[in-house]
Amino acid sequence: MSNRDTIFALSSAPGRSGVAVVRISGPQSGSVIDAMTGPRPAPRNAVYRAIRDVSMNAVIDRGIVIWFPGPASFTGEDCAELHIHGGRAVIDRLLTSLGRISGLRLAEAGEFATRAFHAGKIDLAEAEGIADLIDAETEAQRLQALRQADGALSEIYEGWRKELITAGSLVEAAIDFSDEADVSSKAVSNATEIVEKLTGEITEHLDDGRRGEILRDGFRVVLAGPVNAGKSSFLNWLADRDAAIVSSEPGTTRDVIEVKLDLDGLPVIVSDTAGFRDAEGIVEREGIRRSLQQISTADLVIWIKPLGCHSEVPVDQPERCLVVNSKADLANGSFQTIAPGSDIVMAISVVSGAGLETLRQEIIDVASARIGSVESPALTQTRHRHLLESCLEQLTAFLSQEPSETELRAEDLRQAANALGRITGRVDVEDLLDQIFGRFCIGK
Ligand SMILES: Nc1nc2c(ncn2[C@@H]2O[C@H](COP(=O)(O)OP(=O)(O)OP(=O)(O)O)[C@@H](O)[C@H]2O)c(=O)[nH]1
Ligand SMILES: [Mg+2]
Repeated sequence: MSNRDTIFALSSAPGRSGVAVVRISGPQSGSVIDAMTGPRPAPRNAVYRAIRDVSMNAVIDRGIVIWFPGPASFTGEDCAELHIHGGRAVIDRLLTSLGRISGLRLAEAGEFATRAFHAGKIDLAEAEGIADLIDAETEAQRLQALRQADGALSEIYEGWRKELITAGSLVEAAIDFSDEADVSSKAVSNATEIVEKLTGEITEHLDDGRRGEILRDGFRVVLAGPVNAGKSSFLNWLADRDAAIVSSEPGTTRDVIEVKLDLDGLPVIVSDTAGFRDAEGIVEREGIRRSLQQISTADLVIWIKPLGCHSEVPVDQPERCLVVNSKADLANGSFQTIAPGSDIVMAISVVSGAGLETLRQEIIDVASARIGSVESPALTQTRHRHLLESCLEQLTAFLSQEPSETELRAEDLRQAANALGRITGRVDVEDLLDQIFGRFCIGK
């Protein structure tokens, strides 16, 4: 990727639409606008123009032209946007015309955002926030991603990094003044105080029950239980469509059926699984193996069993499991909704509708309790978690070193600050660029 090229791409979704947006970034943006639409308009003003194919001097379409001279643009370079009618032929013709201009080429995926990063417009954590904002499917995900894109996480991590740099410079000072015992030991004890405080804060941030990651990836609910219990029937009710086959034949579901739902703004992934029994067939046994696998990684297991049926629940942490009695309509109304002495045992009937809303609300309550308040910034990415863990390791090493090992301890702090710097991209990031910007689509 050369920053001297001028790049362009369709930035709105491909396909037919009312309006399509084509973005241009790089040194030739201004001259392209002059040539295709007439003299470039005042910066950041939307003007209505005819947009021409330069080589044929023919009008491609009429639309809105916006000129964003650098450095006050998304990429920091001269940029322009052409808003045209979103028909396939219109878009194709405009992209072809742009591609024919010497020095212009189609952008690679994430190239606009990469240029914004190199120009210092966004840091890596903010870039990840923008990618998550584009992927956000529910309201809570949108809020979390927007906060990250706006720099809420970067602010926390950069704040910690600055404090570590302060602690590091105190330890360096202790090395420089090692012949003045008073000064030296005071500096080290001040540094230790900072490190102890940060260790506490980072540990607390890491120990958040993965709430930010769950919100980003979806809260995983697994429907499991004996065969023929009504698991698939409940899934279909929850999804409001025939996502899974329902039949009176035990062992109907064999594969895992996953449905993504938006429950009151929370992203919930519900998996219907093969029912449990002593299966003889290879396929059904494989299905049951997959059910167990799903159960082991679920955020919440809903164990659905027909009322009166006794079955052992293969979930080791009871707080991760809700036991539900199904087919309550067959019990002539004599069922209990909450069994005395147990955690939560409720009864549902897909036939009469009893208990269904209560169970749906229970799923939302458990998910929102796990995710916590979406207002406060949470750790959202595994990449950040790993770097924070390695920062913490260095801080622990610092705290456990002999106080006399000042050089080693200074190095621990440098490494710890480096790990934090890699979250936002302040240091040593080349190897991370593809990993982050590769997630973007072309035109972003
Ligand atoms: N009376 C009654 N029948 C139900 C209820 N829920 C499901 N059924 C019936 O029970 C049978 C099994 O339902 P499924 O939803 O396929 O059960 P499952 O647990 O997914 O079964 P497997 O996939 O075989 O493990 C079907 O005939 C359903 O119509 C209910 O609340 N009341
Ligand atoms: Mg089923």
